[in-house]
Amino acid sequence: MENKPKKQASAEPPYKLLSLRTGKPKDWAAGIPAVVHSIKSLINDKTLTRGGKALFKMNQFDGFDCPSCGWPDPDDERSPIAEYCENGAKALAEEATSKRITADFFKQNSVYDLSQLTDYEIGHLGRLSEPMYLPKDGTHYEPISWDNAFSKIAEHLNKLESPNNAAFYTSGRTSNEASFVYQLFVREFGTNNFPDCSNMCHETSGFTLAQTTGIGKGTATLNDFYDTDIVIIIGQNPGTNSPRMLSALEKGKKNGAKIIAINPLPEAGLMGFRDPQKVNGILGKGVQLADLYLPVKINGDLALLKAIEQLLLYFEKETPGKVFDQDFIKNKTVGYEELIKQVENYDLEELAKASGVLLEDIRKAAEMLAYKNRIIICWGMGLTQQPNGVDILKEVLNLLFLKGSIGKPGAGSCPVRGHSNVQGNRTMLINNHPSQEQLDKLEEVFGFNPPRENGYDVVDTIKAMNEGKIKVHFSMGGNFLSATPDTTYTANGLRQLDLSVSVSTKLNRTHLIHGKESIILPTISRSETDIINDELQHVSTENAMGIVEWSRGMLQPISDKLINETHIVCRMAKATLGNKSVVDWNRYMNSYDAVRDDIEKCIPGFENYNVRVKQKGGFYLPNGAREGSFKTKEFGDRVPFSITKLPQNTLADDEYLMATVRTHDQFNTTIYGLDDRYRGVYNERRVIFMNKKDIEKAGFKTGDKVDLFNYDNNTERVAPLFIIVEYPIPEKNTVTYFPETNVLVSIHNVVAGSNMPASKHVKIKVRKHNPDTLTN
Ligand SMILES: Nc1nc2c(c(=O)[nH]1)N[C@H]1C(S)=C(S)[C@@H](COP(=O)(O)OP(=O)(O)OC[C@H]3O[C@@H](n4cnc5c(=O)[nH]c(N)nc54)[C@H](O)[C@@H]3O)O[C@H]1N2
Ligand SMILES: Nc1nc2c(c(=O)[nH]1)N[C@H]1C(S)=C(S)[C@@H](COP(=O)(O)OP(=O)(O)OC[C@H]3O[C@@H](n4cnc5c(=O)[nH]c(N)nc54)[C@H](O)[C@@H]3O)O[C@H]1N2
Ligand SMILES: [Mo]
Repeated sequence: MENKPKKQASAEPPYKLLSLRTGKPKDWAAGIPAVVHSIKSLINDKTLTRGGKALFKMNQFDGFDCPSCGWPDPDDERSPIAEYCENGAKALAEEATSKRITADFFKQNSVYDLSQLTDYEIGHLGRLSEPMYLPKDGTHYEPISWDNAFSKIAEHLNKLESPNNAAFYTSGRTSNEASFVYQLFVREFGTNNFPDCSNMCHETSGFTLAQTTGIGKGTATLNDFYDTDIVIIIGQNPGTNSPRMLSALEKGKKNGAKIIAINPLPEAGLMGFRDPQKVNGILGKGVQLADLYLPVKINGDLALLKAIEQLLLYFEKETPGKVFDQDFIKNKTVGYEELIKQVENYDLEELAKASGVLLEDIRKAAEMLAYKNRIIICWGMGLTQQPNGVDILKEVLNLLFLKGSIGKPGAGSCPVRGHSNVQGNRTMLINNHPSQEQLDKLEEVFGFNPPRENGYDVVDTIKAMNEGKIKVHFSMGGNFLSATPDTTYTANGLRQLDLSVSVSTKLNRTHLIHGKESIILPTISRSETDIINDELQHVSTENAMGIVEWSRGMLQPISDKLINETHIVCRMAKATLGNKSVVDWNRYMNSYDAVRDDIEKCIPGFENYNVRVKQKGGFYLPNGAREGSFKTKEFGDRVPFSITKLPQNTLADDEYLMATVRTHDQFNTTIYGLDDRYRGVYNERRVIFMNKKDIEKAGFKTGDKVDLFNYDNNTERVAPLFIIVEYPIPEKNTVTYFPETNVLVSIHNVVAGSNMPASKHVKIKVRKHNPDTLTN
């Protein structure tokens, strides 16, 4: 086997179909099936004892933060038995599995062989249990000692012409402590090349909010949901991606709130909820969630928001001062007159047409909003991953500002974050465009001169790898190859590296599409104990609403050869920088209290960190916008109304817009299972949702096998072998699952301003399946 000629590993999962079953999409989420599925995933993954025990500590005051999404935990009543949801249980089952991958397994399976497995199969091989090294021209990963792994990394980093020839990726699970030491090492080494998962996720939100409110974070807190008038959920699928948000919505509804859902798909979690943690949720009918559902076209949101604003303006003229918050507008904003001039001049019918929503339904939304001013707007990837996502979010803020719905209780902006510590990573300065003040502070506290120029984000890192400008790529968690766009191009970039390194809990495709040499460093997971000098350590994370909280694992690590992320960084720093370093890495290795003490010195809001983080429920980071005190660069203590431009969404007759989304059975690139239960899709991921009329017009029928393709910059991109599923989705719109269709997301298809891949706005064509395309 060792002598077989080396075959190129596959950058995509195999193009093979399972056996699709379909049912009716659900109109409510959770309930008994969610409980059953939570337990089933623990059994399937051979985790019942490990995982079952851990489940009761998840999100408890003395437990660990759920490794799934960033939705906050209630600060008063937490379920004494278990504060988790179905997808939290699945995330835990994935990481708490008792299966593991050993050196022997890598000896028996070449990189090429592993690449022939599906992502589901790769994920279910178990946890990585010791450091592995793939030598130049090697076909199999081999075991390597930790010391040798760090020496190899140091050797590669130190021979680079410039520190800017390396890039350091971060996914969103890394704790505050590990993130802080990571950025410190990378900056002392000399680069700001920090691509991170935010660059594919909420960069658009951070970018827009910083410009318009002075802080790149949202303002609403969990308590705001409990006492508000209206919650708008736009471009977000809470039933799958932040299921505990449904409990907050239920509580809000009980107190009189109304919900407006804006989404091309009638997602189950927008329509109804049966709380699996309550008796009435299990036995009864549950609650209806959306009071009004607007089936917007993909990218029709800007037109829709403008139409709502025009109708509100009409009501405001009828009842001056009753609809818009004129005090707020006068005292806190700039640009009101210009906005009104623009909004007045649109043709309402045309706006409705561009949005895809019936005018009478838009009118209902405006009527619901007109005389209310405690409004929360939640958004997700449906808005941030649009080419004009910055403009759409500016329009969201225009609406909040018109209503004065920001900086007061029961109101505000709520970008629903993804990974459980993605917001904390940014607060800890994992940022390719840090502010000069932040860098000054690092310089003042540590005494080295941090690099001042901006570094690469994800899209620019991929381009730089392809241009030979990046030679070493280091990943702190995540799955760079599969999460990023334009899979073939990205793989081409990764293959040109001299060295790729991944700190990971589980094997994934990024380990298989590697540089000339490659290293996998296995690490402990959030649910496992982190013991240093015989003492159990706590780490901390920041949730989507800016609360920093304690997290302490409780399971025995899956292998005694794992090292925690903070130690990995410190040992890499010592090996690379040697006695040139001005940082005392041993001090950090001895106790995380020391890391937190230094975070406190560098980052505002962390005063008395070591004391406050131990308080029950943690502490809030300062957020001026939440208190109604704004500090924008351009407008001082005022917020700007923005003038945005409607997009031209012209499509050829045979062209469709495609949004790439998550199934109910995956966490980003981790595939828990093969169903998308709420959408009625079972045992298949290679499906394309299409409107009935489009299917007929194109001469297809449900169940047909098709290939998806597009052209960009003279390149044809093809995603072969998908099955058509008829779905209630607007005409000319289609939906598929990522990562299978990332191959169609061109590296040039990005969000203006935030440079994120526009993964919800991919122009595609559909043709009858041609078996010749199955060459991967
Ligand atoms: N179980 C689970 N939980 C997760 C994740 C996971 O993969 N699995 N991922 C985590 C991460 S990192 C993130 S960022 C979040 C993501 O959570 P979401 O933001 O909910 O992400 P998506 O599943 O991509 O779906 C976004 C929604 O946008 C809708 N949409 C698409 N195009 C448009 C449009 O043009 N306009 C509007 N209004 N809507 C549109 C889609 O129909 C879909 O319902 O979830 C986090 N939580
Ligand atoms: N087409 C398309 N592409 C997308 C999206 C989309 O909607 N459409 N969404 C984008 C979004 S929102 C995001 S956030 C990115 C996600 O991008 P990533 O964060 O890079 O991807 P994940 O799939 O979350 O990473 C999973 C891997 O993380 C590792 N891991 C898990 N837990 C830990 C841990 O505790 N420590 C360490 N060191 N490693 C760990 C495991 O090895 C696992 O295989 O994908 C983006 N890509
Ligand atoms: Mo995300």
